[in-house]
Amino acid sequence: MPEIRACLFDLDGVLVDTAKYHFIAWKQTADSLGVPFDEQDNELLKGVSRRGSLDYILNKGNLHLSEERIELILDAKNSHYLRLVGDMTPDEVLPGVFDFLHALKLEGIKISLGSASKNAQLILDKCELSPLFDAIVDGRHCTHSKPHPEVFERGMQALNSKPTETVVFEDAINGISAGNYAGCYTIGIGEPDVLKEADLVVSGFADKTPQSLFAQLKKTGKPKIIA
Ligand code: B16
Ligand code: MG
Repeated sequence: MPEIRACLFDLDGVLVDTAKYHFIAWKQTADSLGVPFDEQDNELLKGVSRRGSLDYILNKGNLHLSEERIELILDAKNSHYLRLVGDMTPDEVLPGVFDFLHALKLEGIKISLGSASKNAQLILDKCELSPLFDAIVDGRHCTHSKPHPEVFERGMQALNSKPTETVVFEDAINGISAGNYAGCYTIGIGEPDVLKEADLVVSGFADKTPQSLFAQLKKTGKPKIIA
C-alpha cells in the first residue's frame, strides 16, 4: 500500500450531523404535499442531491408536478434548511473531527471536502472548519451524484493525489461506492453491516489517529481496482 497523501471527507454524517436539519425541512415539504415521510425515508436520502431527494418524495406520493412548481418547492426547502443551519457552531462538529484534521495537517496530508451539498461552504464556515481544508468540492462543482465518482475525482485533482494515495471518509452506501469507483481507499463512518463495501468501518473519529486508521487499512490488504 503506497503512503497516504490525501484525505477526502464527506460532510453530512462524517464531519457534522446536518441530516437532522434536512429531516425537519424535508418532513415539512412532504407534509405540505401529503406524502408520508419518516426517519427511514430520511436515511435513504443521505448523500442524495437536493433534486434527487425531492424526486424520491414525489415518487413516493406518485405526484407529477411541473418543473416550475418543483423549483419553487426546492427553493422553499432550502430556505427552511438554511434557517436551521444558520445557528450552527463548532460545538456541532462530530467528536474527534477537529483533532483528526489537525493531526492530518501535522503529517502533511492534504484535505478536501467531497460533499453533495450546495450549502457545504456555509456549514464549514459556521463550524470554523474551512481553514483546515486545502480544497472544497461540493454539489456546486459536480454534475453527477454519488455513487458516480466525480466528486472524489475532482477532490483528487484539486489535491494532486493518485487514487491509491487517497482515503475517502463516507457515511452513506452511495458515497462508499463513489469512493470505490474512484479507486480510493474507503473508510465508512457508521455500521459495518450497512457499509459493507468499505475497506474499513469505524463508528467515528473519537480517539482515532490517522496513523492508527491507515495501519488498519493496510491490514485489510484489499487490492484497489482503479475504475
Ligand atoms: P443541499 P453529504 C448531502 O450531504 C446530504 O447527505 C443529503 O441529505 C443532501 O440532500 C445533499 O447533501 C444535498 O444538500 O440541499 O444542502 O445541497 O452527505 O454529501 O455531505
Ligand atoms: Mg454523508
